[in-house]
Amino acid sequence: MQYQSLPNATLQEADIIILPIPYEKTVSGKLGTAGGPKAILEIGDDLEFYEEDAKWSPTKYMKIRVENPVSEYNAITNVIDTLDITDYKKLLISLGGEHSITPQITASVLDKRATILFLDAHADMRESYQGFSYSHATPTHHLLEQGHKIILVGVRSLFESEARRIEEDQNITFFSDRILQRPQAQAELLQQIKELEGDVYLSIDMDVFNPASVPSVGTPQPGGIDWFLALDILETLFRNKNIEIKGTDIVELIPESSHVSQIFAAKLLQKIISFWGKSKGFDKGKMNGSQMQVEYQ
Ligand SMILES: [Mn+2]
Repeated sequence: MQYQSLPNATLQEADIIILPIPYEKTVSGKLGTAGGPKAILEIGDDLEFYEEDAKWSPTKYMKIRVENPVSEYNAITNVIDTLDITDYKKLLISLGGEHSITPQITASVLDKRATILFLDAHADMRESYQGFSYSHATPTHHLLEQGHKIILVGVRSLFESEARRIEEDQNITFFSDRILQRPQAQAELLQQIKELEGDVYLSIDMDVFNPASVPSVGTPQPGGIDWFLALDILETLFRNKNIEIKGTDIVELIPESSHVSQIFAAKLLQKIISFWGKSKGFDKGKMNGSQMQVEYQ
């Protein structure tokens, strides 16, 4: 697989590493998240190289690599270990697959207490679900077990015990979907992101968005945040100089025939690449990115 049909950089020279994780085992709603990574990467060909918010062409300056897909659950942590992303010079972006993959990724990339910015329609905090302790309904439980703090954004469906834990657990900051309809709450969320320090991991479940924008996800819910709030969140996050982003993921997308859902995810992926690259100053570096290795007419 490739990003925008660009040649894959070697692991050593890559600035951005995209890891497809088409894992889908515990889905309880609609099936098809295993097709997410391929659909997101393929529809990326329809996007321009120029990214209009940060106002540059990221792939002119950065080299991109798409790794071979990992679909074995128990292999995820080991595979990421072999990528050896120990410094902050490369960004790992994983594409799911179902949301259960996130704690497997953080087990590799986070070596100390970090903040997880978790965008999701669901709290995902069950201790186990339908017989699986590592399920799409349990990732935040495992992330808390790993010792991290979580900022939950866009939640609008939760189990009673999850609601209690959110009230009581000091390691959880909660911005429900309903509260985020207020501009004041949006400003407060952005302020908190601006004040973050230390290591941060970003996890985006595509069901956090309004189903009118992203109709095809494993477990859709009415309501949802919109594209522009997501952009504000990403811009604020990547502009914060007091944090290091240790990895990101985009999960739970199911490809569909209108292509609306996957183009949304593909553009989100492009924004992450662009905003991260700009924050690292690639736009002031050498113009020897993946795009420069291809001749266009
Ligand atoms: Mn989720």
